[in-house]
Amino acid sequence: MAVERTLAILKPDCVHKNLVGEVIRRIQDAGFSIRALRMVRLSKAEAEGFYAVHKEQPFFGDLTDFMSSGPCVLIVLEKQDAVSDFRLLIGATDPSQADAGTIRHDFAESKGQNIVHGSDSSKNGLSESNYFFADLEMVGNAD
Ligand code: 3AN
Repeated sequence: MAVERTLAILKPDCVHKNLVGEVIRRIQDAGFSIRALRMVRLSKAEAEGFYAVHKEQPFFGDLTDFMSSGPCVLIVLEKQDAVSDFRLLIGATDPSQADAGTIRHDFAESKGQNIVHGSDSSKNGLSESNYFFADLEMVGNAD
């Protein structure tokens, strides 16, 4: 058990469907602390940089077009075991395979338009958070 950070992205479909509040409610109810949050419209180049690991995939063009098609909400989350617990909360990449009650099961349309991103490892949780936020923008607990 370790306190980890994970980067959540509420994708353009989440914003377009007015689900930002509902998704953040679920995230907070599941015990995640918000360390940083910003709404952005990613450029195509920023989306390509973020998803560079997938650049050889056939869906890379569609993915980066979609991620730059409208505003997203970027959120750095912190919690014990944040990476695996967040992936349990959001469900499988393909919403038709996602468990009932998960965010993607309840709201996502497809593998491409699947409402929310979550980091896939502790290392990537940090590097993805640092891709979008400077250290000074990460806010600690008030206590
Ligand atoms: P996850 O976001 O669940 O970690 P990855 O890392 O396999 O999923 O995929 C990265 C992103 O690429 C996902 N957020 C998803 O929207 C998109 N993606 C993955 N597979 C496909 C696919 N077959 N067709 C379209 N988009 C895909």
